This record gives sequence, C-alpha cells and structure tokens, in this order.
Amino acid sequence: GCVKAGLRGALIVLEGCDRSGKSTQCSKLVERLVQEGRQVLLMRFPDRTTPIGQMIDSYLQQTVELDDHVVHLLFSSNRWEAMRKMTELLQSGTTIIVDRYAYSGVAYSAAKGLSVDWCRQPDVGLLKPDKVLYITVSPEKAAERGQFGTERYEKLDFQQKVNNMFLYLKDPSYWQTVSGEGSIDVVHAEIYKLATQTIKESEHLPLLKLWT
Ligand code: FDM
Ligand code: MG
Repeated sequence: GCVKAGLRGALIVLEGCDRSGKSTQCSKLVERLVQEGRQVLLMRFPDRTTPIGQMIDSYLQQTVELDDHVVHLLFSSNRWEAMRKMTELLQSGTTIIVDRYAYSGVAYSAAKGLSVDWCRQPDVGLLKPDKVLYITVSPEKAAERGQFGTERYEKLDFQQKVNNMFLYLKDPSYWQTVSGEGSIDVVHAEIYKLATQTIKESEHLPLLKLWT
C-alpha cells in the first residue's frame, strides 16, 4: 500500500448537473485509487442513510413538501453531520472523493430563487475541498443520455438555471472544469490525472474551511 505516515488525504469534490456523469466517474476514480493500494473513501451528498438524509430523500421523491429554506438547511445539516468523520479520515491519510457538496447546495436552492448570500451561510466553516472538478455536458449531450427521472429538480429548464448558478459560483483558484462529453474512459483519464495531482499537492497543506 501507499499509506505514508503523517500525510493527510485530499478532499476532492465532483460537481455538475444531473446526467453529467458525476456518479459514474466518482466510482471509477475510487475503484482505480483502491486498486493502487491507496487509502480512499467515496462519499456522496445528500447522504440519504441518516435520519436527516431520509427527510431529504422524501422531499426529493416528492412524497413530502418542505419550505425551500427548510430543505436548504437540511442539506447543509446533512453535510455538517459528516464533518467530524471526514476530518478524522483526512487527518489519518484517507483521501475522500465526494459526489456533490455545498456548491450543489447553493446552486439548486439559488436556482429556486433564494439569495446566494443566504444560501452560503449555513455551509460556512465546512471543510474546504482541495479541488472541485466541475463536469460539464451540453444540454444536447445530456438529453442523448435518456429521459430525466421523476425526482424533484429533474427538468431541463431548471437544470439550465442550476448550471448558470454553478458557473457563477465557480472559483478558479481551486475549481477545474472537465468536459464530460468524451467516452467514460476518456473523462476518467482526465479526472484521474487531476485527482492524483491534487492528492500529491495536498499532502503537506493545512485543511481549510469553506467560505471564510
Ligand atoms: N441537491 C444536492 C440539493 O438541492 N442540495 C444539496 O445540498 C445537494 C447536495 O439533490 F437534484 C440536489 C441535487 C439533486 C438532488 O442528488 C439529489 P443526487 O446526486 O441525484 O442524489
Ligand atoms: Mg439525481
């Protein structure tokens, strides 16, 4: 294995709209890093397995209605409840690959009309990712990948608003855009290259906090 004493793991987030290929790419990346003998963990937000996550799941499946502010705070709480575990893992040398994070939180809620500034506040102080890989696909390409599902937010006009919010939020100091339009293997090769660079660069850097 490649577990080096004293070095921390990297926090790497994949973001993007629905059907950008995020989840596929997260799994492929983690699989490859595990094969190489690295300490790595895949996480996703929302984490639907916790009590808060189950409330979010019911909201997404449209079996309950919640005020936009309420559900925004639930998504944020669902990240906060993972922070202790994530901090300990990173400090003990485990790299964490995360499928969606606070950027989805702000982008989806702001696309519904909440203020960006208000939306950021509950996530201030969360662990700051070492790298955000923003996967882009054109609406045409996304449409080729089949019909949207039946969950809340899975509508073309809403996804376009979300995409615009992501572009507004992106911070070039630690975000990188990756085209999600190539084959799964081509996109994977690019993500793998950026992820392994990030792991190397982050080893000796302090863990920072979001939006402070
Ligand atoms: N989503 C996800 C939010 O609205 N806010 C958040 O903070 C997060 C993490 O939940 F439509 C939205 C994005 C998506 C939905 O995500 C469920 P997955 O990745 O499809 O499970
Ligand atoms: Mg989805």
